[in-house]
Amino acid sequence: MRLGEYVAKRTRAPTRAVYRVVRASLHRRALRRSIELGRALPEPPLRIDLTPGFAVLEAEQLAGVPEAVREAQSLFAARGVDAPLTPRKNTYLQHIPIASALHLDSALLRLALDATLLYAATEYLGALPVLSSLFCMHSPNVALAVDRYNSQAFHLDHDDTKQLKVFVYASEVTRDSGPFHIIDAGRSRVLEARTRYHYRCPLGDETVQRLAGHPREIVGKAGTVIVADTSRCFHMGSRPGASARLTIGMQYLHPLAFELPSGWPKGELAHLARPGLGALINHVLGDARVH
Ligand SMILES: O=C(O)CCC(=O)C(=O)O
Repeated sequence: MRLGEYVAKRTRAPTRAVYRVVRASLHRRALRRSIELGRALPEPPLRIDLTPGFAVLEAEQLAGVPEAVREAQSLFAARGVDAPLTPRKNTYLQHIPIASALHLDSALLRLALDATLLYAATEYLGALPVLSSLFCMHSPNVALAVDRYNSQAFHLDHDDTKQLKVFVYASEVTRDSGPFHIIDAGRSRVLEARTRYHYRCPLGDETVQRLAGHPREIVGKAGTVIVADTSRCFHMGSRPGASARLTIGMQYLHPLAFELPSGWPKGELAHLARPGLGALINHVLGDARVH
């Protein structure tokens, strides 16, 4: 296991914070470049307020959401019921492999490269991010799983000390279709400290309720957008309910995130980097050597 992965998965918040600083100082030059590229992004008309650690937007607030939702729905329909699942998640949250089906004109990729999202991620993470993953998730919502890494229970993501995940509901989500639940960053911090939280050991509802109160349950029509720091905010979803859920997921990581290699290429979309796209987009796609 790489040191970064070890720190990500096996250590607690104080060790992770120290390792973060060490990694930044070891890779100062590369980091400076990511910061400079991020500064070149023009300020968009919509600034997403991530002070609580998450934000919920309506489909109309971002360009290209309906097109991305339609593309996700047709990728899902084309997949067929017997298609193999990716090993990343369990049957209650099936990751549909789409990275190889994406091209530069994909509505999903255009949404992930949207200037408003890139600006928010850059401002929040402190450097131009890498779009480390772009995926569709199908939640059948038929059963509670029993394994201990279960994201049906409240947990934090271990990839880094902070990150941004964007979830776009590609089907209507009611209380009965395994909605995403989240606890803001302030209350999550208290919860993490008081439970001496261990990555990959989800917390029980009763503990969460007692120490942090009610989570925000996010329901909404297809196209509802959730922008969330899943490393700082406890979250869960895809619990059993009357209907299934289809969700688009995008993960933006700091270029020196624990789970990414220190050099290029980084992430699942680096194969899409092309000469002519420019340094900024190629960096986000995961290969800043190409411009
Ligand atoms: O909505 C869900 O099923 C939870 C997803 C989750 O925990 C994650 O992608 O980090």
